[in-house]
Amino acid sequence: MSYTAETLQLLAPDGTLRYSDETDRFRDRVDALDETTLREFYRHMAVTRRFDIEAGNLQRQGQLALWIPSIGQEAAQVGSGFAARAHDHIFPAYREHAVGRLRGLDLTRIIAMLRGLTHGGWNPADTGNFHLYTLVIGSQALHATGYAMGVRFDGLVGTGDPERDTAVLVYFGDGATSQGDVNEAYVFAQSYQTPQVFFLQNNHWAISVPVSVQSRTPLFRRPAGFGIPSVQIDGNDVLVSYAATAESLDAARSGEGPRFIEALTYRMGAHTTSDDPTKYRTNDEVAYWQERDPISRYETFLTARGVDAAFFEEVRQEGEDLAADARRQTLAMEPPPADSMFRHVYSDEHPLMAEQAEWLARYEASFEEQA
Ligand SMILES: Cc1ncc(C[n+]2csc(CCOP(=O)(O)OP(=O)(O)O)c2C)c(N)n1
Ligand SMILES: [Mg+2]
Repeated sequence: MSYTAETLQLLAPDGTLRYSDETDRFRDRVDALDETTLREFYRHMAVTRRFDIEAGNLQRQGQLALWIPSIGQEAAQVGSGFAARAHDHIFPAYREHAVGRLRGLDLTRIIAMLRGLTHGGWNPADTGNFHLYTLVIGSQALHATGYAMGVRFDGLVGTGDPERDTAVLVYFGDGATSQGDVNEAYVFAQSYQTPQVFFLQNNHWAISVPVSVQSRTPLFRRPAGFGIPSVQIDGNDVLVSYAATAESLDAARSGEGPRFIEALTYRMGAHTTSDDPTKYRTNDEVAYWQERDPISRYETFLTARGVDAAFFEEVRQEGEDLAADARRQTLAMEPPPADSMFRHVYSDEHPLMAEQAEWLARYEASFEEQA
């Protein structure tokens, strides 16, 4: 499944910007992006990719239990992430590294989590309302819908005050669309007209299952049955990802109810470092998407606008620095005290947790006595 006649695109794979009757409505939003923001789109995509490669290398060198690559999905993530306002809330799955970085997440927090040093990873209050990664497929759709219902109950929708009106943006994958949780989230979202945008990154695979097995109909058509307006976009085009998400978030914040975006993209790497994609997909397919790479396409666009080589070199160096720093920090990470696992089970002290912590301490000490 690739682009269809209905796929909205602004930036063609050759890097040229073109409007059509269907995309003309995005013109003002794109024209309003200043030169600095256009460069920031590139910076975030390129720097996150470099970090991602380093984290994969660290996993291969035994420093992490697992790495989840986001390579190939940077435009879907950076464009949509930029469209959110500071006070909006974002519920990711587990591959949204670029969105996290945009919201102020220190990416080494993801490394710490996948090294097994923390159960959650970060406090959303410190990460621009970027909530925790969720490895239980699709469950974050319900968390997001519940949160968005609360936003509506609190009257933070449709007031006309941009500082108050709030939206919720939730990310999930093509495989997740088959989960009950996600479909239940659609039901509640349309019923309560939540201020929420469902952002589906259709990267064409759910581990080894192709999207053609998940659905016989393009996934963006399904929300219509729930009464949720939807669009399908080229997820490797950062400009349309930005413009379509900004449009949908505006509708959500102003009280028009939920919106759905299917971003067609491709997972260039493995599902995680635990699998080998050469066992289930063809080189031709990978080559097809390589030609539609989100970063090189955007680089061509910026170059044609007059952005010089020095800028790209500066970003490359920033990526190298971030990667080196992530490596340094990873190698210096220390495991937390074993009893820290009991600290966040209840908000207050709990006798059962105290008992279990004591048992663990005695058990650990018994090895030292034997030695
Ligand atoms: C409830 C649940 N079922 C199964 C799994 C195992 N699992 C992990 S990732 C994955 C595929 C998800 O695919 P998709 O939603 O397309 O997201 P992607 O990994 O492609 O970003 C599955 C089945 C899980 N983590 N949780
Ligand atoms: Mg997928």
